[in-house]
Amino acid sequence: MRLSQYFLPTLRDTPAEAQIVSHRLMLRAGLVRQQAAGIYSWLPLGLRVLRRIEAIVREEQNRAGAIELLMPTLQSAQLWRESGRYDDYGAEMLRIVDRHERDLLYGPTNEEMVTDIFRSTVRSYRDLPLNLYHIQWKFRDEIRPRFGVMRGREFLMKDAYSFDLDEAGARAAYNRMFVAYLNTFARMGLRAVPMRADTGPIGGDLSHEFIILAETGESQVFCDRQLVDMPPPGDVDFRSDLQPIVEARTALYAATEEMHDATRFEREVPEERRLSARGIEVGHIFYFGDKYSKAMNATVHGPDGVERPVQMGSYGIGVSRLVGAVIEASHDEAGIVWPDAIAPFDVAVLNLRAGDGATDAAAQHAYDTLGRSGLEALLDDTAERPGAKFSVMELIGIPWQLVIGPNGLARGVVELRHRASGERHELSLESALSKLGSR
Ligand code: 5CA
Repeated sequence: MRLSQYFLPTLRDTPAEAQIVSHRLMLRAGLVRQQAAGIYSWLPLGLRVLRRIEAIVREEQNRAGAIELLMPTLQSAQLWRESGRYDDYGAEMLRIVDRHERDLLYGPTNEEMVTDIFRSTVRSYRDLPLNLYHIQWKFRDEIRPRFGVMRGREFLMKDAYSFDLDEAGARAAYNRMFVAYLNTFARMGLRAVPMRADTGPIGGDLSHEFIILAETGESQVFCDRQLVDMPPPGDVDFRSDLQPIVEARTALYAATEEMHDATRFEREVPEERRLSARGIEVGHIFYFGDKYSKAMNATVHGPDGVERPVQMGSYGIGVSRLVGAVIEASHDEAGIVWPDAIAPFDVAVLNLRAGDGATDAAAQHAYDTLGRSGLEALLDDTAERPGAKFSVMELIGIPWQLVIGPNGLARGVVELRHRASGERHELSLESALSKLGSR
């Protein structure tokens, strides 16, 4: 992509309405634009990051055996009357009436709809286990939308729903999502700690929130420090028993504020390992058994021929929230520092003197070569001053900057800068390209 032909509306000044660093940087770097309270347009650079996060989530869901479908954003109120949640959900639900006076709603979550799909298609235990997920926009009329995309009203969620014959099967499904979540967040450069959590309007008795520690987090969390340093499970066989992996993480104390038990915390965790911090919830998983299947009559025949309500769980990831959460975890005074796996571009090529024949040719050559190596490059071919170019690149946080200027070229060198470490090296253009291409 050539910056001269791109749409990257960055802001020099800090927007007054943004209270936390990720929100400020998302507005300044031209990732999003607010359209109404808690409702955002995703500008091209932000959309690239959102899509990369989505792709990681999708890959890890598929690896764990979940199957993607796509349900609509608008739902019929009828389904929610069956579960009893049409009244229970309260003011957070955006209710809509169509021209035929039929009650609709903009989905805040999809337990009812997916249960309806299940009951109309699946009859036998032979079709289980089943886990269906989608990545779709949700709407919750939050009282206090704030912190940009972190607590929006319209937001992108991955939500998966598991169906099993019995509790043991449902627990195995829960464990698969638990493990998949640890790997998913690790790939984005995040260490997410699973913590026992309250189930709220989703219901059920077993639930974990996946929490990123950050000063600007919305909730207070308490855990054993050892959990923060535990490596992700990595490449596991999802057909095997995952209980030991889950147990290694759930045996240590970790709880959100609503579930916190100070006496237990002090009894179970030695003082030097007690961590009390702010956290951002990036995922939340629930096991709620037959809460929806019983109310909505979603049953299967077991091997014994007996018909019973299917056992269910649901598993959410805040895809759009993650963009903000990653920035909270990875930035400096100059701007965003994207982890490689979700950066909007892999490399920025800075042409310091656009219009100069030799510099243009070298920059073009770099851009073409990087493209052939399968890297996505953003070529700054604008006539801006070098200083302005550098500050925009620092702000938007692309992992590598390849700086090409007439003075360096005359000496046969370019500069390669690494955004995260700040390291800079002068080397020949060809060495720089082969270094980038071999990463
Ligand atoms: N049906 C269940 C699981 S699929 C569910 O809705 N769970 S949830 O309410 O916990 O939401 C799942 C995830 O969506 C949360 O962990 C959080 O990361 C994200 N999320 C929830 N509310 C918002 C919001 N207002 N803005 C941005 N992300 C949100």
